[in-house]
Amino acid sequence: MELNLDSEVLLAFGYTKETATITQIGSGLINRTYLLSPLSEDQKYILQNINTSVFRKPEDIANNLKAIADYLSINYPDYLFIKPVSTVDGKEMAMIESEYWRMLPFVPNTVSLDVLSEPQQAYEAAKQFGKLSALLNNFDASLLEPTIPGFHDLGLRFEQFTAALNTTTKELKGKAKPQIDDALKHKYILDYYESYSHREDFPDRVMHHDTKISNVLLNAETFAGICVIDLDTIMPGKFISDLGDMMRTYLCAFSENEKDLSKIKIRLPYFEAMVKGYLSEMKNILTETEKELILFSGKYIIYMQALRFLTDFLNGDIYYPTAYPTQNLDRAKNQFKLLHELTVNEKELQDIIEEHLA
Ligand code: GN1
Ligand code: MG
Repeated sequence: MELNLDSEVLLAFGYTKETATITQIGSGLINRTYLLSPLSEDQKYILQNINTSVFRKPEDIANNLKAIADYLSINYPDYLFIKPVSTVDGKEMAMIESEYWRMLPFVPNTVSLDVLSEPQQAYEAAKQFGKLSALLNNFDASLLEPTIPGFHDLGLRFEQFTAALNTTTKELKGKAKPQIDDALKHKYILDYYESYSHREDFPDRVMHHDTKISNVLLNAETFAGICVIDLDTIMPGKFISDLGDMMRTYLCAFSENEKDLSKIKIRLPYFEAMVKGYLSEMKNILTETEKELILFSGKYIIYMQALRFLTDFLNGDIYYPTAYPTQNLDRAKNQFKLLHELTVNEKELQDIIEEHLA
């Protein structure tokens, strides 16, 4: 636990170690997150350190969020968009010893889940992510900066994988042989994506880009969806990014860290609930072409995530933190299994989609 936060961080937001308590929370792989509880008020805050080796221009995050917050407050004033709290000198972020910090209000009476235990939670979450894109349908997505350039560019991810293949050690390559074969065997997913990516009826939209369940706040009693959080990767993208990452993270009862591959299965009721929730907001917005790509979104994101874990393993684990040496390879295996499960259940899944598009 790194709780020895520099007191300057607290001071930047008007607190000291005497006026607030700090605890580390959250399970994200990228940013460090703390809960700040002022002793003299009920409002709590989320304090986050932005990982600048991932987000190279944190001011892009701040500018994107400001542009979106301004648009939403004019057009949809009732929508709850969690924007950062200003520092005492009126900035969106504090820079302390070349690290960036920002603070967000903690929304009372809400919970965020690490795992889904009921299909209704998939419905609520998918509805919230769909709603964000739906409300921003007339907002010009090109006004947003890509906070991580090429983040969900499958072509780039494939290039990074082939570059890693060329520079990795013989040993790592040997260990990953079956997964490398899997990566090459599924390259048709990239080819298919590229056959669509420049079409006008497959537009860039405002995407959240990290739609796991813990990034939705639910009402603590009713579990109704309240809002989405973790907004650093809001940037232009294809709709398949958000829907695909929901498929990747909601459909299986076990996460990417599960090593027992026999547990990696698709839960149809969760799929149905997720599709229903997403389409309740996006059905009238998606183009006919996009509607044809609903199931493909899962293949696209799961394949990309498998490539990303495999690439990181081949590169010697330089991006994703690991708890043991072959964890990134195990994560890649897990994701290829999930991709396989999605593919073998394709017919049933597509029937569910058709039903909800009708
Ligand atoms: C990272 O930090 P976290 O867990 O929110 C990653 C996502 C991956 C995810 C896999 C900026 O997200 O793209 O899907 O790990 N975020 C970044 O667990 O790379
Ligand atoms: Mg995240």
